[in-house]
Amino acid sequence: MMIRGGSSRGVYFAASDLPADEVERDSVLLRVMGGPDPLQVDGLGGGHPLTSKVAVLNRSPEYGIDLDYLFLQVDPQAQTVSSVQNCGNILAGTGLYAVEAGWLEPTVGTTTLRVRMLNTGALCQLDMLTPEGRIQTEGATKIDGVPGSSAPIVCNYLDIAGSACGALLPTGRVVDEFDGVEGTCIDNGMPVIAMKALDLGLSGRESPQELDADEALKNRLESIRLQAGPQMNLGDVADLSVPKLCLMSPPARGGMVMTRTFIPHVCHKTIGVLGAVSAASACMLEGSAVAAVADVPEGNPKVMNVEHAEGSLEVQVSLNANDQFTSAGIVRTARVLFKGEGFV
Ligand code: NQM
Repeated sequence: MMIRGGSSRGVYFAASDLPADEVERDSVLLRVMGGPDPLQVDGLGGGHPLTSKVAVLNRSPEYGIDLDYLFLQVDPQAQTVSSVQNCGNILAGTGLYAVEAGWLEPTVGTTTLRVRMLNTGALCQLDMLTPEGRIQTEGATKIDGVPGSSAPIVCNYLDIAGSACGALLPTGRVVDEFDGVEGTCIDNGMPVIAMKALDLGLSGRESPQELDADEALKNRLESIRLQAGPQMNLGDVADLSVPKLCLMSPPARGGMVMTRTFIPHVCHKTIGVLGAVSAASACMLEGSAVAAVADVPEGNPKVMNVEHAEGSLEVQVSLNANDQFTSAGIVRTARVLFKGEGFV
């Protein structure tokens, strides 16, 4: 099925329909998405990392888990397939797949399912509105980066700190310095290097198009990323889509902080879900590289409004008594676009 999950679009497969051998699977996926052409004109990808995403799903054999979800990022430029990162946007569409595929019987009211993210082993609980025992598609929930409105899908991420890097602060420090720029290397669901836009000579309000056109900036960011990757326990990240780089500045619309995020070689039009959770979490850490530009709300759980180029994304983060992150919640929408057969 092709499904819009949050502000991204992906092709969702049953694991049993793909080759079991990973090398063979990846070459099939590159072709299905339209490789080796970066525009992906001969395939289902959209020529941009946000529309070149794949979900591989199966009914989980584990008790208490409904779905196993493997996320694969197909990089249209580099023509690589990577399982290193999660994707919270594509995850929002997995419940629709399960219902459409007949794997899950919706309950009357709200259907809840637990999804295991195979990339990291972390869990997410999805709540979908199913008032008459059928998926509700229409609704008033709007998300930035997607036209119109539809029914909300509530995503509750559980225990995601250190999910890809092994620790919330994988370098063991709250602040590191790369090429004279301070950064907080953090993984609260997504490996991110959080930096002040000002430290890179930017206001932080530039448009993603302007930032994408700035080759000198992109070279600086890549140098920082290649140094940070091994220190974040990710090894050589030259061919990986993580860590992401989040450039932060004071909020402009009454939110907590303004962001521009490189994912990692192009600037996100908005911000990724787990990327926003990690970026927001960096703002909450005392003495972090970005704490000074953020306006962190009081209380627990904290509802944090992360601003981006097209609006904002609200993340709810819960902390335990030791100020450790325990879960994060977010509201998304998703829509099944079509189902059918992909020709290789
Ligand atoms: O951070 C883009 C997206 C994402 C990932 C990226 C995402 C997340 O917007 O959980 O959703 O950062 O590569 O789909």
